[in-house]
Amino acid sequence: MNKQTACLSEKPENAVRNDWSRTEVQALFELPFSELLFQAQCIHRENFDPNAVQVSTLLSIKTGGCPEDCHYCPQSVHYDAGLEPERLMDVEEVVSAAKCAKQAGASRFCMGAAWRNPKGKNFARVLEMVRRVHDEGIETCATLGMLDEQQALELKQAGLDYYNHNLDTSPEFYGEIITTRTYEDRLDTLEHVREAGINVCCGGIVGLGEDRNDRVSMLCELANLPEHPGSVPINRLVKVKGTPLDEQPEIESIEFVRTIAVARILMPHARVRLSAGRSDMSDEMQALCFLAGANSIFYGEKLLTTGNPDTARDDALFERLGLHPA
Ligand code: SAM
Ligand code: DTB
Ligand code: SF4
Repeated sequence: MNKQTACLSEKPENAVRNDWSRTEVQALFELPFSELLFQAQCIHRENFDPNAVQVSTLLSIKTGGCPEDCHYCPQSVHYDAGLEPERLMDVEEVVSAAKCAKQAGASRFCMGAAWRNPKGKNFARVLEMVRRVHDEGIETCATLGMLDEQQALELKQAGLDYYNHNLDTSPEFYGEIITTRTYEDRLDTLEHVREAGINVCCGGIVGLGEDRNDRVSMLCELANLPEHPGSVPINRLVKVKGTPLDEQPEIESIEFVRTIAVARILMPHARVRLSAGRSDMSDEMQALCFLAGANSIFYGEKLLTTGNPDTARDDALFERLGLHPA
């Protein structure tokens, strides 16, 4: 077999690593597209059923009014995206949404709150939601902002399976996107989650105006965490009117697929989620992302505040591509 056709996974140096250099990751990005996809596909097949896609459903349990200034986010109080802020939902409403998600075929239910960090009675209510959703026999995930050690332990005790907290972008570009919370703050929360024994869901957003070096750097940061995240959401920016990034030029599609493929190669056991941004993607584009190693999606008509493909379209896509829920 020549160098072009040998599966990377046959090479002994292809073990799980947490010491990727920027130069190595850059070199992966620069591979000819077919070569990159081939390598990603080999690694994907070695670790997963290539036709199985994990399905998560999102619910915004507390919408809008967030004090953080993430430039992409319609839920920040700093921008007017025309969103009506809502208080924390009742436990029963959340449980019934989780039941529906399970019935529709989701294996994980993710509860998102527009907070800098959870506090007091609201946090107690979220713990109750986690306990009750856990009892329904669906995996639980939450994304509530920054957590301290104690909060992470309490969420674990309540039955939380995953906590989503993204790095969002590279450390170098980060200051252009968020000023109210540091990169270090994010790493601290991830440490608390990991130490509590909760699976980490951590990824980022592509198309914020970052360059390829930033994408290299973000994926390096993710892959060099003490343990690879169990789930890695790769979001394509959803441009929302009223946010500072609403006129950001679209990330080029092939570059987006390359980002997915490199994530797959660097983090061979992670579920790489083709996350926000699917509504504007063709079936062909999504097929390329699955070929590049994406094996998880959000399923359901809404993400948190913006649209997602409707379930009929996703059912048809799975059928068309011969995919099945993991
Ligand atoms: N407030 C919590 C936090 O930020 O930690 C949890 C919810 S927040 C909406 C979760 C993630 O959604 C963000 O870290 C970001 O990666 C993603 N996100 C938010 N708005 C987005 C947008 N317009 N396009 C793509 N991804 C977005
Ligand atoms: C993640 O990485 N993407 C999801 C989830 N984690 C919480 C959120 C996407 C939000 C897209 C914009 C919105 O709907 O408000
Ligand atoms: Fe708040 Fe999360 Fe939106 Fe940032 S991404 S403004 S922390 S809801």
